Amino acid sequence: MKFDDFDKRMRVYEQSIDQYIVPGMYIVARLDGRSFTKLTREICKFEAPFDTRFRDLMVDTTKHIMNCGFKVLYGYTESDEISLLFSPDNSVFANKVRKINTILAGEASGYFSLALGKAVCFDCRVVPLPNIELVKDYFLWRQEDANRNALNSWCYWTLRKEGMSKNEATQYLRAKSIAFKNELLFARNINYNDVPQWQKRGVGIYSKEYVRQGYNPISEKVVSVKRKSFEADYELPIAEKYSAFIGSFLAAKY
Ligand SMILES: Nc1nc2c(ncn2[C@@H]2O[C@H](COP(=O)(O)OP(=O)(O)OP(=O)(O)O)[C@@H](O)[C@H]2O)c(=O)[nH]1
Ligand SMILES: [Mg+2]
Repeated sequence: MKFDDFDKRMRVYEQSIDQYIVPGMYIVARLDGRSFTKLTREICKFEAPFDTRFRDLMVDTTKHIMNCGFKVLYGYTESDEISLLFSPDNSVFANKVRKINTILAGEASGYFSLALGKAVCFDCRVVPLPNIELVKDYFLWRQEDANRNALNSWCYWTLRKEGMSKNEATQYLRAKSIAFKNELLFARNINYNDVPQWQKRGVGIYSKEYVRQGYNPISEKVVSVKRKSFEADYELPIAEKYSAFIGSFLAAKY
């Protein structure tokens, strides 16, 4: 059999489960660290419930994957997860699901591992969303997840530091209301309202314009040049304001 025919016959099998995001969909990709509970508690012993070193690794990893070939409008990170909102005119790899998932998971895992000095792994999933309202809801959902995680983690680690075991702390908090958890902290002089916003709301990463002074060797003059870079926002708005904020990334152009 000629190689061309052989190649054609075999490609049918590897392409048989290829999926593409259909045109007209908004694309969000979400990455999540694999077994980061073990990483943060046993392998690296990050400060609990929150460690700015861990946050900074997540923020830097987010910036890295926003810059690795796909057109990304907005990045968001909370806990060990990252969400990326693709630009609707992203056409890299024809929006093939396999390419998006494997490249983003690989880039994030490689970058985080080198920055930490230990091998870690991220998974990635693609979430196709049919309209802007659902894109807004997606990010509100992840932000609410951040808020619930933060309250729970603050309670869990407060109890652990008082001497409770893993099981005791988990059982103690099981099925407890938000009011109960706020009270638990308040009784120990921790006002959840005063917890840093990035812990409760997550961190947004988006392109910001800044002006840099540069030297133009032709005109031999110092000139102001506009540049763009991905910057982290540690004080994101919430609720309707966050919804409008997310909408603004799409409204600007689409
Ligand atoms: N100590 C510490 N832990 C953190 C911090 N941020 C996130 N984590 C932990 O990271 C883990 C993320 O949760 P999950 O993604 O649900 O757990 P996982 O172990 O990664 O499990 P899989 O994602 O299913 O592989 C939780 O245990 C969090 O407590 C931090 O700043 N400090
Ligand atoms: Mg995880």
